[in-house]
Amino acid sequence: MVENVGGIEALLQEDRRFPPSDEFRNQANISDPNVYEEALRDPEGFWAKFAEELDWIKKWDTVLEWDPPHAKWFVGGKLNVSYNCIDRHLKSARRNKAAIIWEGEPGDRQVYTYRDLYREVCKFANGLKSLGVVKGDRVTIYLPMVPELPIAMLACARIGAAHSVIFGGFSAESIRDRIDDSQSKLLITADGGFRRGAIIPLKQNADDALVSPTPIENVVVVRRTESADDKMVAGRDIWWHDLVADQPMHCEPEPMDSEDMLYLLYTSGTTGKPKGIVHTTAGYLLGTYATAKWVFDLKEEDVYWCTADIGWVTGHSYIVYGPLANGATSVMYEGSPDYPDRDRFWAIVAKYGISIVYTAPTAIRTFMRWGEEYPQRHDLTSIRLLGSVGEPINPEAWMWYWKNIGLEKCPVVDTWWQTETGQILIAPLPGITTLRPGSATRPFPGIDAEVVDEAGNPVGPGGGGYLTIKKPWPGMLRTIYGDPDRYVEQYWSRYPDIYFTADGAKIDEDGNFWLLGRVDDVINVSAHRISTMEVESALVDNPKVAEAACIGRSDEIKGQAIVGFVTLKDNVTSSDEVIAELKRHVATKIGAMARPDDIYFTAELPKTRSGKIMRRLLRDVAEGRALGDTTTLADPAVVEALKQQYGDDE
Ligand code: 7RM
Repeated sequence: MVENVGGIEALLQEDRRFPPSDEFRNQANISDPNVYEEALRDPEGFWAKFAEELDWIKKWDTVLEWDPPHAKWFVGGKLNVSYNCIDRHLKSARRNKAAIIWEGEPGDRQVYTYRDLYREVCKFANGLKSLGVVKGDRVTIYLPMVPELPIAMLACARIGAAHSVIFGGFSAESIRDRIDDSQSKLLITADGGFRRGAIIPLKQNADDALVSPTPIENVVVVRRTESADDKMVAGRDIWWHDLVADQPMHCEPEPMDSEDMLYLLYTSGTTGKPKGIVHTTAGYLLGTYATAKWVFDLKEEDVYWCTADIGWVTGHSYIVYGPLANGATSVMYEGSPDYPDRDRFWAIVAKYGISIVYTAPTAIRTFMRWGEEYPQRHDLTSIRLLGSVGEPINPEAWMWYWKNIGLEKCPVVDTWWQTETGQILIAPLPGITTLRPGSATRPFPGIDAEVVDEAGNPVGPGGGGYLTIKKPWPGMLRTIYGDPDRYVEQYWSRYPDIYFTADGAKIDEDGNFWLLGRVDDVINVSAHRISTMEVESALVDNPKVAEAACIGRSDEIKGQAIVGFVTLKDNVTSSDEVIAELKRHVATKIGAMARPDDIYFTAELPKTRSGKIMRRLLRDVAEGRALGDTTTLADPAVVEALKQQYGDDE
């Protein structure tokens, strides 16, 4: 069953249409609607033509080898991603253009031209080599949003080491699991990062993660907050500034095969164990390059700002690789949107004359709640295009964004994709597509998406079902690191040789896609992917807990909120203190973003006679709805009791 996560009633009534203005269409990077048909007729030809725009050390022999479910793109080709994102821009006036404009939360600021980026990436790449990192190694990066983060990623790409970036909000234990899984020999971190005026103790978390045994031999530490000067471990830790001080400022880019691993990025799935998503070199670079160019209509003069954290895939693809491959100016901001005041984002837009903003619906809904006065304090007329990503955007938020940030003149591109897809797969082309508030509109040219029912039959206009992708695409994941069977199982087994997204969707009469949210046990909290199983394991890890089940409850701001249903051990009594302790426990085990919003106590969990927890009924309770079908329950009294206690006060 496809759940109604996004609020389908609102979507069904949504009939506003926003065709591109002549002004926008006339300047757009792509405005010929025939591109869709041409690309679908010959997807490989379409991608190959785009690939000519990249810089190759050796051209490919074969565009695609498809041995379902394993794809190889641009087979036989050789190239280097860091060369494509930096060196090739140095041959023109772009060498002096800002590649990265960075602003720290305290208000400090740094600008790296493409030439600056070249120098810093080369120096750090040489530093990595001096520490014994070689092609094929994995390097874990646990950094706040500082320029050293993209520099470290590009330096890894330059020497052929795969990076594994861990979002700065993750706990020591999460870092440890990811390091063990990837067998990284080097960790790059910082003493701390600034968030809402406070310091996030990254070095402390890293140290806690590195209790032996660990594959990590060295730790490179960026000095950001001056909060760990006394915590450097002799023989293991080295300051970033010391490492690069005497390094040569040139470093030959390693020629990489198209299918060599570029990076690994862990994401939550339906089990308690995060999956290391593997992305490779040529296809991923092309996928992010092409979509950034067409969906964001990136131009030489743009100042582009994606507000995501680089610790998530959105930052990888659309702060670092896609924009830099296009030679664009990419803005990075370290901190919180309400520091020192709720107008910080709009102050940044005005300050740098930002022309493209890419953010998440949860942020937009937060801005809505804060009110229009904050954007109105600043001159936002430099903006010409807006983007949305991470979760379904409700039409109300879309309209607010369009009106108050876009000043009723900018296209809003709602972009659907996943860590696994690497690149945007469903989104408008702003010079062609008629926008519909709440819809990601159409698959990108060359992408063959379909909404199907349980049996795999296309549902047709108006019907709801599962979103699937029928043909391979360049930026797709290649496998799950160290677990090739899970790759096949997870994505390619529900429908043979067709990619299963685990998202529900609907197609309308015009062929627009309306995304409805996850259909598996992944919940989307403020556009962050969290597995209910991970939170459940963290809860039962607490000695007071006998059993736990988690669900995502619809939340006006966050999209979904985490609710944990907990059965305590016999000798433990429920109390507010226990609730606080359990929430804290989850935050320590996984990270603050996984902290449950509510903990409900229950003597028993509602289960089927075969012992399966019925999460659907827990969702009914948490959302204050009448209970759905309870006939398969072993003991209907359990859920009735829960409903009495928690069901109606929401
Ligand atoms: C890019 C990213 C992926 C999940 C995906 C969806 C949801 C993302 C949209 C969306 C509706 C969108 N990667 N999702 N974008 N749902 N409309 N435009 O978010 O791996 O972290 O999450 O996010 O459920 O499966 S992710």
